[in-house]
Amino acid sequence: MKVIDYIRSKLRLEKLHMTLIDPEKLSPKECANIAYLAFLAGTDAVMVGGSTGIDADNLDSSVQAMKDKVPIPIIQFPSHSKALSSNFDAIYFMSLLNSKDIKYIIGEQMMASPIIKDIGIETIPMGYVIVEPGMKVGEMGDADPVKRNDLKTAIGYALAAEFLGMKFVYLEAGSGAPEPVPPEMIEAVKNELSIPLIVGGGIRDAKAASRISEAGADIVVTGTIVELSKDVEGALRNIVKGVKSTTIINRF
Ligand code: 1GP
Repeated sequence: MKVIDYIRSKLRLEKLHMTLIDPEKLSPKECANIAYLAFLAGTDAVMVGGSTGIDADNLDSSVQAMKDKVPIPIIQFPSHSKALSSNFDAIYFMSLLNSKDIKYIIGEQMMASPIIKDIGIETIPMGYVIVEPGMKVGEMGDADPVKRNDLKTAIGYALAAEFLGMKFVYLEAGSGAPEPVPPEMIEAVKNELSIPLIVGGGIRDAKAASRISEAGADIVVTGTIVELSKDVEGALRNIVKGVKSTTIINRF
């Protein structure tokens, strides 16, 4: 089954949680252990990204180690076109819609596409939108972050992604953001959008996860919590519960 079909079929029944793992900070074994704990906690997929400096061999080994350990999809969440791996089940083929640098809107994608075609990995087209504060990814991606009270611009980017044929919209406050994307923005975007909405950045506990999910996120992403927590499984189990306890509103 294609990863997009796995996600879509699950979304018909419940909200989803995905765990972001940064392989640059961890050994392949550590990546696999965290993926396993996340799987036990009920996460629906592992996203691998955040790295700027990892080489292809290390990425290959980390992804393989995770695949050997968990039955859920391992999806690449790329930061540039250089580190790609055929071991992934799919790649989020993303455009950073509010970047000021064309490289992050279509340039990196142009460079990566022939390689992706060669390795034959499933692509999942996604519109990626940075919301204040945007953190490191906002800086690295030269974003013009959407202001936290600017619902109109957030809706505009999200609809543009949908009309361009993208399959998901990702509202990103930035990894480690002090506050997640405002619930009012999530609600406003969700009300207009007919494709699934992913929200991440700054979500560290069940209460925040459930607030984001309740506001309308179809998929909630957490990353940093697995690096901070001594009890990764317990922390993620509560977050997953927070996400899945909210009502689904499907328009897709
Ligand atoms: C980053 O949205 C993700 O792309 C995760 O953010 O690390 O703050 O959970 P956190």
